Amino acid sequence: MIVKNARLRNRAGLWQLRIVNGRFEQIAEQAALQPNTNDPAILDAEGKLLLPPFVEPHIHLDCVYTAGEPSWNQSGTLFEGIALWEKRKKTLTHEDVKTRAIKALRQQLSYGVQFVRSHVDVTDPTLTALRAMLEVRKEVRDFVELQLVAFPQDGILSFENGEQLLEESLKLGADCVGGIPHYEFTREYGVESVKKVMALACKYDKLVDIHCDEIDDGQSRFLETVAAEAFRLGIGERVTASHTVAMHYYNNAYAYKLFRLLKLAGMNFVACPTENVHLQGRFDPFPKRRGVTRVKELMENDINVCIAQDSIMDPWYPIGTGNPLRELDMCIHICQIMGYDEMLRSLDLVTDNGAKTMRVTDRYGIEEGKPANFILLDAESPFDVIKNLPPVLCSVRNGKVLMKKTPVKTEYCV
Ligand code: 17E
Ligand code: FE2
Repeated sequence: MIVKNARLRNRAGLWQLRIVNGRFEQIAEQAALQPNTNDPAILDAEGKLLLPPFVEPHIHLDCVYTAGEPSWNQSGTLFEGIALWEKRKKTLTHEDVKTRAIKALRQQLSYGVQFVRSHVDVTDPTLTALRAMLEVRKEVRDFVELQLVAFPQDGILSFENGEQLLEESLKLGADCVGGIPHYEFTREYGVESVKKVMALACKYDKLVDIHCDEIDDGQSRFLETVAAEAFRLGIGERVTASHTVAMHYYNNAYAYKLFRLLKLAGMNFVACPTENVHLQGRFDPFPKRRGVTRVKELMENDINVCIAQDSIMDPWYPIGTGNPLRELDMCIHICQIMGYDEMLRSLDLVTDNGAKTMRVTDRYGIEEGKPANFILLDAESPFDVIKNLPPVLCSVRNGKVLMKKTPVKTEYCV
């Protein structure tokens, strides 16, 4: 396949890409826009922007499309979400989980996502969701690379057999170890749970992705334990802290001290802008705090940070589409990332930085020799993407077209 008339990020002009055996064989500058042809071996980008696929580094696919079952979250808090999920979890079946998860993954595909990390609740003696998601991971592999996090929603020390279930999940094939220290019964349990997560990751050679400090409590400081352990064990690049909303609330002297450790640890961050602007601040009078972690400051300190959806219609978040550009739009507003250069750089939040978090960079990026994974956007520049949130017109993986989209056309009648 040849892709012609393409624009690329951070490279001026027009480009032609030759794909052989599913890889980018040659990426060459093209003198001028070439005329249309009907050759099926040629994908004509018509001067539009090619990007590596979007990355969705944090979603709960076992929970998607369950909002309202058995009832809707009225308070909009994390805690009501967990209580509702506890009820819905009792009715899970293998097929139920698979059907909803695959529906969400296909919807994500329509928005240009090809790499997904999903948390899966393993505080369930039957591990129904995990067993289903392990099958899903295999069944979808032609169109998406799916990583699974064994996520102990109700805690590791605060749930019966929490630790055994977590370990069993790793043996069954989960890719990452999860945790939820801020939800454990005590601070001490929280610290201990982080240490257990890290030890399991080392024992089974897995990645780590911890729900960390997702609470409007400036005293919730499990991130320092995660970072110190990651640093001590020398595994920072394999470790991700998700949400970290309490960091929004830390006093600035403490945050300054913490950032030094975060840089030393070399770990990754995932912020969930729509989710946490919705869930957080619910106990605040006016003014209400935003509850999204310090994305801009992490970027400014060269600490790897990416953004994610977290939910599509689940007990925590009643809407959602799976479109990473919606997250990006919310993120640059909430975190005030709207200086011109910052805005352009913010595209990293849904692309390269997510790939780094998922540790898939060897198969990610538009470069000669790498697998031909890319998306074509209805935009001519990165600025257009930020401003217009354009549709993804085409998604290609290993040189194979996965999805094509025809944009809606407006006909002016006046
Ligand atoms: N579970 C949790 O602890 N936090 C969330 N934001 C979601 C599930 C979606
Ligand atoms: Fe989450």
